[in-house]
Amino acid sequence: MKKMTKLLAATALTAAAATTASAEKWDMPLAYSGSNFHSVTAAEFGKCVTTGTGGEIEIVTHPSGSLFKGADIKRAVQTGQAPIGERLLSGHQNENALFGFDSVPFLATSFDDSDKLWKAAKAPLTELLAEQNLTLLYSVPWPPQGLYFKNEVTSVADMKGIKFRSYNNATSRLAELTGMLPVTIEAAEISQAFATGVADSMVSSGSTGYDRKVWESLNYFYEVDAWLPRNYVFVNSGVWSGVSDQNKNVVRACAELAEYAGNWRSKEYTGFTLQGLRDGGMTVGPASDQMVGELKDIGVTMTNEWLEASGDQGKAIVDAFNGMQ
Ligand code: PCA
Repeated sequence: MKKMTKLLAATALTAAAATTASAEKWDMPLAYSGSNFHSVTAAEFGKCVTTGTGGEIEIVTHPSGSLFKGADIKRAVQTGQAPIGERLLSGHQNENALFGFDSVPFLATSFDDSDKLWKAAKAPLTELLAEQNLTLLYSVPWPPQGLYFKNEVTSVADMKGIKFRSYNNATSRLAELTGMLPVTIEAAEISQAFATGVADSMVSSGSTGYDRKVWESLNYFYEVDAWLPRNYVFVNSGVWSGVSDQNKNVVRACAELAEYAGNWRSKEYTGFTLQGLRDGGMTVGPASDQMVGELKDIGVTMTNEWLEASGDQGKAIVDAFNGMQ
């Protein structure tokens, strides 16, 4: 019996030592609130990896920009301060225009088209990220982007002088071209920005308006379906190269599942969150024909500007996307 106990104790010790030697904790910064569907998907992805690797890689998510603020997440992962993270892809448009492929107004305005555009863009984007020490794991689109205002707006002329919350270069440019005044604010901070009058409008999904309860300050949501920007999950390439082949397979499989679940959630949340805005007291509906026509003209200008800034690579993405129509 004594022998048995000893043996068991020894086995337990060896097992503990083995786990300690190879167990890694990956802190995963997220920019958006814990209840947001991207964050829920990332938490599930983390659990999948933790379970699938038998705890050898334990992923712990940190939503709401609590570990690193949205704008700092990419750098944190590039430099190894965090092994893995999630960020809005087009948030890096100021570094390289190519990152803004998904925020070209009226290029891809449905989930199906967003999927096609991603198929066209994935290879060059994966390469661009690899050059920056980042390995792409998965990407999920936000629901279609519409316009939020405090007061009723029926034309671009009505927008003149309104303070506008932007989240990337394209949204700031949209504000400039509509005569609004852009101020860049992370989604985690918009409730306060609207409550204090720092901004009175934004372009975003129903999902973000719902997450941040913007009906407390804003009254109108116009379903413009201007584009579907993407979040992506990425790992530091040095960290990735140290992962065993077996665990890489687990992470890749969990990433594929997360991408599928995230896409599904994004679609489901489109209707659900727009109803949530209505229930909160907002007027939700399509924009006037005049406003749509004027925004489409601005879209043409922005498409040309993006094609110029992104050069041959940008053109190749758009051509490949058009070829799938
Ligand atoms: N929500 C994010 C990006 C796009 C979206 O729908 C935001 O507003 O910051």
